[in-house]
Amino acid sequence: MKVKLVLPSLEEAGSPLWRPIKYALFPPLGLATLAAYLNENDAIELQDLHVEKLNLNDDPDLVIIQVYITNSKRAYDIASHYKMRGAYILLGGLHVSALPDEAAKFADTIFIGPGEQSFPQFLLDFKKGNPRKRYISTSGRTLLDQPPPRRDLIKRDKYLVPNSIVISRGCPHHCDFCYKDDFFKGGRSFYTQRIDAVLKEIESLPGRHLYFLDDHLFGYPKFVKALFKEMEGMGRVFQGAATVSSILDGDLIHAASKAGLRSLFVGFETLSSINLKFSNKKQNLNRNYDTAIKLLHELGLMINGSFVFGLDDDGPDVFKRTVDWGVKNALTTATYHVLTPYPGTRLYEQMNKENRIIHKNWELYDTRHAVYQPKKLTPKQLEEGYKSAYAMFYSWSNIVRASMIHESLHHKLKHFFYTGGWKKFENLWGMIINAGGLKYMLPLLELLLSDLKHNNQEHKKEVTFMNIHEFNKSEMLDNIKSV
Ligand code: B12
Ligand code: SF4
Repeated sequence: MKVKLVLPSLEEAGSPLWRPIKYALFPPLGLATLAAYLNENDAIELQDLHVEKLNLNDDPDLVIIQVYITNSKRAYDIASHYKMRGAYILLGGLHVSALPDEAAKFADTIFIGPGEQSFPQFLLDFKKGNPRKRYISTSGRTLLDQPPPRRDLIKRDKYLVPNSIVISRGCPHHCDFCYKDDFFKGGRSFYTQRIDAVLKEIESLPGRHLYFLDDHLFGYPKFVKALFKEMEGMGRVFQGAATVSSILDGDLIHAASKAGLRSLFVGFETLSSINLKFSNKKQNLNRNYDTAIKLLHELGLMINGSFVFGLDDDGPDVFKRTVDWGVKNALTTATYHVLTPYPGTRLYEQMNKENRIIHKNWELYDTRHAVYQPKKLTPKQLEEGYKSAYAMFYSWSNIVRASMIHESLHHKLKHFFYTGGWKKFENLWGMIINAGGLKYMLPLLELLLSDLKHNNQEHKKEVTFMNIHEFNKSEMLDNIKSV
């Protein structure tokens, strides 16, 4: 069977002239995960339109498209194209799960929720000539004994961070603006892989650098602590995301740092406790952000702070206040978002009820546009304030100011080069991408992330999978019961 997997991009990411580096960071792991369930004799092609042009002149038997809200229009166009050419069309992903009836118009079969449970079932039914129109992932979902993603289908040279890895699904928390509760409804909304499988996957990845894309890497402390213990001495440097509370509670962050963690994406989201309550972000309430930051800096870790603008308590002063706080606290990078009510979320329901949704042009639901009426700002103020926050945070003066706050010269320099290199040379990144030079940049990133204090390369050890095998089984049962 000829199978084609497609990840459509945002319009701007498809421009042949200029591709922002952020779209050439991570390969399409979700699709590579699905490809692992296909037959090894299938002729499979995986195309990621963030980094390549779609070949439309082929005739696959089966077309699998991953649909996000922002790429949904292009996803539906591609689906229609291949339908005309006689292919069987599958649509799945976050947007299909949120609005299945919209997606169903363009597909032979749609998938609601994660694919590890429903996609293999579809393949069996398809083989028997009896596929269903709709598959819904339910209570039996698991990652245990999942085949490793088909990384051989990924064009590694096209990405700055080819070694992205996901070892869990979902998150134990329930923020109102997050896609998570809707996507995972009907079953567990947080579960992990086996530790031995994770270690095997890590071992299979060349180079030193890893980027864990899990929503909350520290979400199941016992599991991840055991993993970090095993990773000590593997010579890896890695990045990931976690909550403020998971940094402050226990000594997980120390274990992560010893294992090779070098920078952490932290969801601060807002400096207002009213906003935290409004968005059900309980895990951040009454937690001391400054203490968490101090701890990360003491460990020599870089911090990427994530912030949302436009929550109900945000007035016109929120942008500068948030930027100043980030600079004062020497955040290495900041990711700002315009609050976006994604269909399916509790936030969307509430805004809809209050008649605050301005339009349903999904392409603009990209966390850069105000698609709803904020309470203490106009939509224009929100969009302009969001842009000004980026401009302020990434001004040379603020980059220098934040870098100088660190105590060691090593950390000062690392901060300066990482932040400057990331945001001040967008055009240069564009040229590197177009010249096919991204593969030469990874060693530079690894060098920046390496840390003399923690250099664990010399101690590289052989990992024994057997000794943790039993741990996995009992821990996984705990996990299933507790989440
Ligand atoms: C890496 C990443 C990116 C990368 C690469 C995209 C990719 N798919 O790999 C890049 C940088 C390109 C990116 C861009 C954007 N992203 Co992004 N991204 C992520 C991130 C961190 C990880 C994705 C991932 O690898 N997940 C792990 C894999 C295993 O899961 P998966 O991809 O969801 O695939 C599974 C299922 O969805 C399902 N599935 C998916 N497709 C299909 C199809 C079929 C047929 C079937 C059966 C199943 C199926 O099966 C897979 C296995 O379970 C997620 C956060 C998250 N946890 O998902 C945000 C996330 C998806 N991104 C988000 C956003 C907002 C964006 C941008 C709009 C940002 C921007 N302003 O530019 C763009 C939009 C891109 C687009 N194409 O439209 C939001 C989406 C919110 C929403 N409700 O849609 C998320 C959820 C972050 C967040 N917490 O808010 N992103
Ligand atoms: S902590 Fe992050 S991933 Fe978890 S529910 Fe909240 S926003 Fe979503």
